[in-house]
Amino acid sequence: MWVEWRYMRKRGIFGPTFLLLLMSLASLVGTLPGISGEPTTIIVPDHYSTIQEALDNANEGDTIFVRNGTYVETIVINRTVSLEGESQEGTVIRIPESERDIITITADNVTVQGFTIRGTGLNWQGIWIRSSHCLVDGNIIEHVREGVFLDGRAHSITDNVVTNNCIRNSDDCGVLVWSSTDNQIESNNITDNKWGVYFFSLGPKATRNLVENNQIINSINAGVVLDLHSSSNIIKRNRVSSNGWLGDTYMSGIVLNVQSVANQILYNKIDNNKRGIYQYYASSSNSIHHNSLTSNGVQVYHEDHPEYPSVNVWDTGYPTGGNYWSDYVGTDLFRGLYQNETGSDGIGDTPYIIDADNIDHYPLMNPYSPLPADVNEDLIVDIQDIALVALCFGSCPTHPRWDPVADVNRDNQINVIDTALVASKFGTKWTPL
Ligand SMILES: [Ca+2]
Ligand SMILES: [Ca+2]
Ligand SMILES: [Ca+2]
Repeated sequence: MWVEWRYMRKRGIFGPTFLLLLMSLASLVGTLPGISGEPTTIIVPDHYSTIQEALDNANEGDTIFVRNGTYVETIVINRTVSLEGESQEGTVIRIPESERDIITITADNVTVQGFTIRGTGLNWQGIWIRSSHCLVDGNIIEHVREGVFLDGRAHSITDNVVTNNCIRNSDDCGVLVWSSTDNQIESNNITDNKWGVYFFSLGPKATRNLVENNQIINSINAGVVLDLHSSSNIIKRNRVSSNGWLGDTYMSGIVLNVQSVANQILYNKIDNNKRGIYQYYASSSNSIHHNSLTSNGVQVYHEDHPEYPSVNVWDTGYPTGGNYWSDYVGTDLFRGLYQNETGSDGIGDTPYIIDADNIDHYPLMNPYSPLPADVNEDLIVDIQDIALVALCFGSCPTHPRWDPVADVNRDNQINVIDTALVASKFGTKWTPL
């Protein structure tokens, strides 16, 4: 290099060889993590021995890849990065006993993926999210106070996704959603927590959140709680099982408490809970249908304030009907809107009466199973289903437009076959038979 330098000085400092040298030096510097402006991957412990050190030296958009091992630290993520563990069970983040929260996220668009996040039982949050558009995917989160806390107390947060996690043995909630909107809690195993998924609203409401396709099992107090004005949320296609038996509050599968209104509770399997559904204090206008309520100690527990009754909708009319109740004792000999025409129709001939304000007019004789090709599961195959397939057309599971519900024949590609299947069922309405 020295020879080169002298040679260049003779020829003038801005000669082409010197520029080439500068460029190659720049590209060398660019490969060092955290220095260039381009997104890079920082590896722990290769580049930095702790995750927090790697984060402190990361740029927006960087990926921090953490090799298998146990990392005893608390982590604050205050810039947009993707934090990825080498393997869910092999990459463990533990917390010193005296510390409070394991991972705190204050930046938007952060991903945390592929870790075991383990508390000592004395800590607070496993993952504390105070920002929007974050993804928590494929982690085991255990022995903390709240597994994942979506915290909209200080300012509104929105559009976070919590998916494919095992969240267990929390002293309080598996997932706590506080005054936060449009979040998705999907396809998680949420087991053995004090509360499974808890929505709470002080100030802004917890609203338009989706809880779909989760296993919510063995919660001490309750599986899903919609509390204090938590409204317009969707609780859909979950298994809510064996909750409330060891608790002291609510003791139920799904709870609607204190003016929690206009929520949709549908297609859930609600079984073996101490109480299936609990409703209290003007929690009204909730739409509760096509659930299977099986072998709960009490199917619907109604502890109502006489001045503020809860009045809910328990069916979608005839012929799509209401819910399946394992303790329904009626028969199915008749059909029709008034159940007075000869012939069965899969709907009980007499209503399932919870109380004077809560009646399933068309109880199902058998548990609900979905209508083939009803992509958006609104009980009819129509143009909306065609449109949903069109939106994902040409995609496969790794594609950004992929949506598994649009893969009607479940062959991991969305193509003309799926379109044809929807078209062949066009106009079909779900009925119990
Ligand atoms: Ca009938
Ligand atoms: Ca549909
Ligand atoms: Ca397909």
